[in-house]
Formats: sequence, structure tokens, C-alpha cells
Amino acid sequence: MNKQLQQSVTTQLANKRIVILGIGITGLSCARFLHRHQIEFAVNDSRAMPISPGDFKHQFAENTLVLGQWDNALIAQADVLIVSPGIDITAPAISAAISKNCDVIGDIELFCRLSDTPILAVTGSNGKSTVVSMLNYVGNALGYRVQLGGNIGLPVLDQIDQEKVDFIVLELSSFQLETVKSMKALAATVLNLSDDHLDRHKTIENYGAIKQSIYKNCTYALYNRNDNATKPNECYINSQQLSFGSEPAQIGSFGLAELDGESHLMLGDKALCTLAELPLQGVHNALNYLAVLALGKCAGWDLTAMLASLTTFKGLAHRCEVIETNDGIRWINDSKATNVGATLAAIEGLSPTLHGNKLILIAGGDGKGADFSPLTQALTKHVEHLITLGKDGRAIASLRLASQADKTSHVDSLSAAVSLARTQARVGDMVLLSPACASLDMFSNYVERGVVFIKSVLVNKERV
Ligand code: UMA
Ligand code: ADP
Repeated sequence: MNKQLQQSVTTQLANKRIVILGIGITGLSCARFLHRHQIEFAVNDSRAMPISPGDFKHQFAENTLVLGQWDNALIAQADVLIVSPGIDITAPAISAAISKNCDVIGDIELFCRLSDTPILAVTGSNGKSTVVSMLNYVGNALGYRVQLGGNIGLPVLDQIDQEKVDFIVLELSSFQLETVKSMKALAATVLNLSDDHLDRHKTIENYGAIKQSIYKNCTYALYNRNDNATKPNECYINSQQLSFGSEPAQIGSFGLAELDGESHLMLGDKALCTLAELPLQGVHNALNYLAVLALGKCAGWDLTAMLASLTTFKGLAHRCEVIETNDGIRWINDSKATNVGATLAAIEGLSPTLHGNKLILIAGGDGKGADFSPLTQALTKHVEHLITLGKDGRAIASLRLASQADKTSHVDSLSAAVSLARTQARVGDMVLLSPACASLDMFSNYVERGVVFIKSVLVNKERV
């Protein structure tokens, strides 16, 4: 056990009444962390059976567990509330109970108060997992000890007791940023901003302001020149700014330029490599590469070595993932496209590779309150046949032109969507699952949706 850490934990948390809200991945990691450091806590989860009480007692014999409702008295007497990201503390049922002097934090905030490891912090509506995974891959390939944590599914408090590392790469969601107060990232970026989670954040302005808070007290602020909402606003101008974008860049920033007929990654006026040398396709991935190079540069990593290691990074599953079949159709699983921005990036990024063949799009699910209209042009211009499903599928279908009615279908299941797509597709055509919606109305998560898609595609097909 790290003595210095134990001392900080004791100083900050001993003798405080601590309540963890939510006992999912985050809550459990908080409970394990406090237990390891002999700090008392209670847990409250409003769902009836998020964890077996027997399992909980087995791990945390001395700690109170309240399930099935918010325990207002327990919450009201807390000095510190450690809130899981999925819980909206502005909901009246909780906010009314929280005392004025209570320190409301999340696991990321607790981590920031206890660790001095340099942080490379990434948020945005899309591309977070891809960028942090690449950054982690590249940093480790260069010989640094780099850890990956946060929204990608690796709670930071599970990692804090491990051997000291050189950098931690944090994927941060808007939910997590809401309770972060004292992070001082070495480098921070908002990759992009498009409608997402508006069922919780209500307006894009509010959602954007939460994303921008990642820049608070950072040393380097990296923004996307193609997306004004990512540019640090006035309250965050104390950091050193650099940017990335899809056009040529100024000195010190990253961009793309056409040289001798080929698209190149650029740092200022210096060509770094051609896009064709890197495995991930689409303009959105070119921007992801630039973001990784820029964040790595802020960390002092060697550009040439980073470029070399990026050539061997394979994309993540369920993000514009090609399904190998022997039927000549290009089946693409982009189940992780849970918002409009991701689907737009997939359609616009992949359309140039159609070369006259058709694009059949499968979309729909739970739109989380988003405005689908930014998809209109892409749906009418690039998508030959649109197959929708799920709660908000018909809202997406309604964006099509009247003349496209016979090429717009709504179905009841993903396997029915695949069967219909199969009757429409010819050799060379592309069938893209890119829902622009969360999966929760029909599946337990985007992974299950992606797996069902792959299975439906491969049914009666031999894998090559
Ligand atoms: N709960 C309640 N009442 C509620 C809501 C939830 O009691 O009203 C309880 C649930 O019963 C459950 C617990 O809270 O026991 C779940 O907490 P949580 O929803 O915060 O989920 P975790 O399992 O802790 O996972 C969270 C992130 N989930 C969310 O933000 C919804 C995970 O991101 C993240 O990987 C994990 O912490 C580790 O950091 C998932 C996600 O969907 C992948 N993120 C969203 C996204 O990427 O778009 C933001
Ligand atoms: P996140 O962690 O932010 O959800 P992922 O890397 O998991 O991001 O990708 C989610 C979806 O967004 C996928 O459909 C992927 O193809 C798409 N995507 C990846 N990078 C970008 C980007 N820079 N801009 C828009 N969409 C992107």
C-alpha cells in the first residue's frame, strides 16, 4: 500500500459521513477503494436489485446498503456524496435531500484530489474511446507507463493503488465532468460537440458548457477548428491553446493537406505522413489521429515514433467495423453510433468509398431527445435505402423525401432489418448499421446490438 496515498486518503476522508450513490461499475470501485483504505461508507441505490445484498455483505460486511429507493435521511446527513455518473443529482428526488455543506463529487474528482499523475483528458460527443485507446497504445509503445481510465469502463479508483505511472489517459463523459472540480490536466480536449444526452442536460448549451469544463486549469487546451463549440471559452483562456482540423494548420497546430494528390497529416506546414498509410478510414478518424498526435506532443512524446506505432493500431469493435463475409456485400457494424454526430461521420466518411455502389442504412433506437434534422442531407443524398427500427426510427424515416418513400422501410427487429437489407443489396453495395440512437429500447447495450447485427449478417454465411 502506498503510504503517501493512504495518508492523503485519511486526511481527506476519515471521520466523514460518506455515501456512495449507485452501485454499478463506478460505485463498486469506490466501495472497494474506501474499503481498502479503511474508510467507512454507506451505499444507496434506487433500483431494487442492482447487486445481490449477500455479495455486498460478503465484500463489505460493516457497510450499510440501502436499495430500492433514495434514502433521504441517509443522503441528508452525508458530508461527502460520491455520485455515480449515471445518476442525475439535479433530479428533485435527490437534490432536495442533499445538505448545503455536502461535498458532492464523483470518482474522477476523488482521483484528482489524491493523485499527481499527469492527466491527458479527452471528452467530446464522439471519438473519445477511439482517441484514448490510440493514445494509450501509442504511449505504451513509446515506452512510457500509461494507464487508461474513466468512461471507457475502467474506473480510476481501481487503478490508483497500482505502481506509479508516467501518464493517465482519462476518457470523460459529460456525466463525469459534472462532478469534477479540481482536475488540472496536462492536456485536455473536447473533440467535437453534437446533440447527445439532452434527456439529462436539456440544452446543447448546457451540455457544451459541461464539456468545456474539461479545460479548467489545464496546461494545454486542444480544440477542433472545425467545431467552434470545442474552442475554449473566455473563462479557460489561461491555458496554452493548440488545435486540429481537416484543413491546413498554422504553425504549432495539426491539420490535413492535399500534397501531390494525396491527403497528408500535417503539423503546421510540415507533412507527417499520408492518410493512406494509417489503417482507420474516414475524415473523422483522420481527425482522431491528429488529436492523438497533438495530445502526445503536449506530453512530450516523439512525433515520428507516435506515427510509426499508429500504423499498427486496429480500430475498436462496433465502430465502423467491417464484418468479414463472402457475399461481396460490405457489411459495416457501427453500433456504437449512439448519436447523430457519429452517424453523420459514418455516412460522410464512408460514402466516398462507394464508387457508384449503393448505401443501405439501418438506423433507429432511443434518440435521447436529440434533433435528428442534421441527418437530413446525408439521408437524402447518400442513402439509397433507409431501414429504421426502434422507438425513434420513424422520426428518422420522416426526414426522407416523399420520392424516397418506396426506399424507406420500418421493421420490428434488427434481424428483420438485416433480412430486408440482404434482399436490397447487390455485390459491392454497403449495408451500414449506424443507428444515431442509443440501444436501450431494444437491447441491453450497444455491444449486444452489434453482436446481434453480426450474428444476423453471418447467419447461413461462411466467414472468409
Ligand atoms: N442508479 C440508481 N438510480 C438511477 C440511476 C442509476 O440507483 O436513477 C444506479 C443503478 O441501479 C446502478 C448504478 O446506479 O446500480 C449505475 O451507475 P451508472 O449508471 O453511473 O453506471 P456505472 O456502472 O457506474 O458505469 C459508469 C458509466 N455509465 C454511465 O455513465 C451511464 C460507464 O459509461 C462507465 O464506463 C463507468 O461508469 C466507468 O467509468 C457507460 C456509458 O454509457 C459506458 N457512458 C455514457 C456514454 O458513453 O455515452 C455517458
Ligand atoms: P465515444 O467514446 O465518444 O462514444 P467512440 O470512439 O466509441 O467514441 O466512437 C463512437 C462512434 O463515433 C462510432 O460510431 C465512431 O465511428 C464514431 N466516431 C469516432 N470518432 C469520431 C469523430 N471524431 N467524429 C464523429 N464520429 C466519430
